[in-house]
Amino acid sequence: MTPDACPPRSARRRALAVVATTSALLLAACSAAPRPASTAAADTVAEGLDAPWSVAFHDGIALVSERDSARILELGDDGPREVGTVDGVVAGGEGGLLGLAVHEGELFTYSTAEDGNRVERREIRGDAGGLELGPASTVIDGIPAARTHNGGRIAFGPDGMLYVTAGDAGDRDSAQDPDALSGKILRLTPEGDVPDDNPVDGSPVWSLGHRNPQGIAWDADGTMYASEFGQDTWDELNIIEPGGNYGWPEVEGIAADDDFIDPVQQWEPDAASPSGIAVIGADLLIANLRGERLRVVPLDDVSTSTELLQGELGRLRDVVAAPDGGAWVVTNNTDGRGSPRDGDDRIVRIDLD
Ligand SMILES: [Ca+2]
Repeated sequence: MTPDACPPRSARRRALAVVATTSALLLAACSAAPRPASTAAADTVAEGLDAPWSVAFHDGIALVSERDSARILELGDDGPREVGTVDGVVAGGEGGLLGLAVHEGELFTYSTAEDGNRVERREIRGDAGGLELGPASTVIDGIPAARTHNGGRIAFGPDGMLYVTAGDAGDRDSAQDPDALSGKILRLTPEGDVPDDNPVDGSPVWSLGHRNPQGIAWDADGTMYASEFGQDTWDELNIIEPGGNYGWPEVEGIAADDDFIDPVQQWEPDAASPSGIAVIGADLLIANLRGERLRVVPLDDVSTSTELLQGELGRLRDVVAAPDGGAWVVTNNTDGRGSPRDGDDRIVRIDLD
């Protein structure tokens, strides 16, 4: 490793918290500084997962979705345990069981069915080690689906509303059609109704002009961020404003066109391909698939970033804030596009100082 290959000091400090020993040693060689005392060891939280896509916490218990098996797993001391399977999932390409969210004792799932993508909710019953799911209620369905560009991330905002990322499902122009659900970020009540204060009366559309957004998160001030896969030029990090038009397919990346909102940062897809994102402390973290790295964007300067884990764990599908304040990173080497290693796919916990 040449000095030029050494990451910035802040990234090095963070990277030293990562369990991957060989990398940590290489990174340590970049600096004569002693290992920070505040650094804690990292752990493999789970392994042997099959195309895991999303993690959500219920009373501190981690629930994981598997895209192709449509299983919901709970993670405990004895390893993953199947809580249930989402009925009617049609896995194929990028579709299947995708995003999870937990809200007031219910598990929300985004999945691909025969007639499109849908969000359902189920009561979570029982205790750790024996969780079960109640019957499903549909929150929204009929979101266009395809082998690619299904979006699929769901999360509750600080306003208690459910946000849903919908990809363009291969129909580029639909992203600019305000009446189509594809190529949008949607906002709904937990029951699936359209909130009274959405930008357009009666419409679940919160923002439009998206190609394939797969990550959403909010900072402590309530600012909403979304990651988005570009076509072959620019992947994006956007700050989402209600009613905002993010340009696809008219423009990709920073275009300086008054008709559209530009991303706050962009990357070439082979260095990025961003899926899940999370705000932890003063940073926004982005899990990247093709780029095989965790990107760290400081919230006080969102046009900049540093990188962690590059090439160490393979493809990264999601990053989530764990209840203990650490970051969990979800690998995706079994999703058909990666090279699985022993133990893949896995969830790894890292500490950020
Ligand atoms: Ca855009």
